[in-house]
Amino acid sequence: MKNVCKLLLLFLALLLLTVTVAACGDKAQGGAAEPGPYDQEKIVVHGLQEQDFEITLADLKKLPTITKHAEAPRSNGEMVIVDATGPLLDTFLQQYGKTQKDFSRIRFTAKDQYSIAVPSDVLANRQIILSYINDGKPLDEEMQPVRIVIPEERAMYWVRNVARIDFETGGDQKSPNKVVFLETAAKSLPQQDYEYFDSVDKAVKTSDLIAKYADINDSSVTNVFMKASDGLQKNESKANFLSAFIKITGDEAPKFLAPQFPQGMHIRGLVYIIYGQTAIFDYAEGSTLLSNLNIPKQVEEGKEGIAFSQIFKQTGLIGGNRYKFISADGNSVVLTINDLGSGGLIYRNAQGALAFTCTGSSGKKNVDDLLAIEVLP
Ligand SMILES: Nc1nc2c(c(=O)[nH]1)N[C@H]1C(S)=C(S)[C@@H](COP(=O)(O)O)O[C@H]1N2
Ligand SMILES: [Mo]
Repeated sequence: MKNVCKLLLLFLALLLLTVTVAACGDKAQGGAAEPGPYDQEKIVVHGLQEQDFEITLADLKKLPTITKHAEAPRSNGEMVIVDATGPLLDTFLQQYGKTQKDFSRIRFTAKDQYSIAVPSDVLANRQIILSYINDGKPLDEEMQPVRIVIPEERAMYWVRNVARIDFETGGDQKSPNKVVFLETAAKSLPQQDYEYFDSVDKAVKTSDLIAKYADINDSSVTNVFMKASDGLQKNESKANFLSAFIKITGDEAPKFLAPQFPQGMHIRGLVYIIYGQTAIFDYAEGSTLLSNLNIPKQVEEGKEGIAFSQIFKQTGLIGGNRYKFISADGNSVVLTINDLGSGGLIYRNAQGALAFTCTGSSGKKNVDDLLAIEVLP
């Protein structure tokens, strides 16, 4: 009798679970999708097998699907809302003995050249739907053949018109050992007019910036990391990054952009860029993200700056015992941990140029027109 009761309870529990799962809309279905006009549209797959290969929408339609309701804000605050139906990326990957967690990042590229890499923390925590039915209807021309939907992640990851998927492994770079200040660096780079809506602003080429201040020949660089003052973080492919500009004046500067990119790829309020072992840091934007401290009165009355240690922490630079401070004119000074004392501050001096100050065991030290700080081995 006891056993029968237990069995009955188990059965009821299972039934309840099934009903709950169905009600949540996370419903697994067979792959009996209706044929449609985009079934032969191809998606290039890179990084799964020795050779790149193509899959069609018809191939994806053979896989079991799920349906999920998802809502996410666009960068302008509007909401994108959809019931997305399609196979999970993991269902697709299962055929190759893989899961999304096997990759460092997965990049989706669209027919309009829009591209975004889904980072490992998202891969570890979220379901990725290769949707081809939205709100119960097949996708239209500007979404087909597949629209990526990642419930609970921002809409910038929801790539429509998918044309290519890159499964990327490795590329875990060494931490940076040098920080270059964008404001100082930009002064000695070619600047060009950049038409931006109703205004004409100044921009520098990312390729000029990297060629002059980082190691453009570092072959370990595949992705370039960027962080903005609103918290946005992104990895851009090296090729995309080097074909772009940084608008250094006007609205939302510093802004990463390029005329050939869809607007969703632009990044406003850039704080820093990590290219290989070089961090490029914008002091002004950085001071909106990091805490501002008072500059000692003996240095400059009534001014604020940001702690050298904060910039290190933010960009992942690992400290050392000796640092080389380089000025725009090429002069440099090497300071030890003891020279730095309790730390140092970066600030804007009376001439409007970036400067560094610290007070350690050897007294007050100042560097004007600060271009870069290098950690010495
Ligand atoms: N193909 C493609 N997909 C894209 C974009 C794009 O420009 N092209 N923009 C992205 C960004 S930045 C956002 S916020 C959302 C906008 O949602 P939508 O699909 O309703 O336009 O789409 C994302 N997917
Ligand atoms: Mo966006």
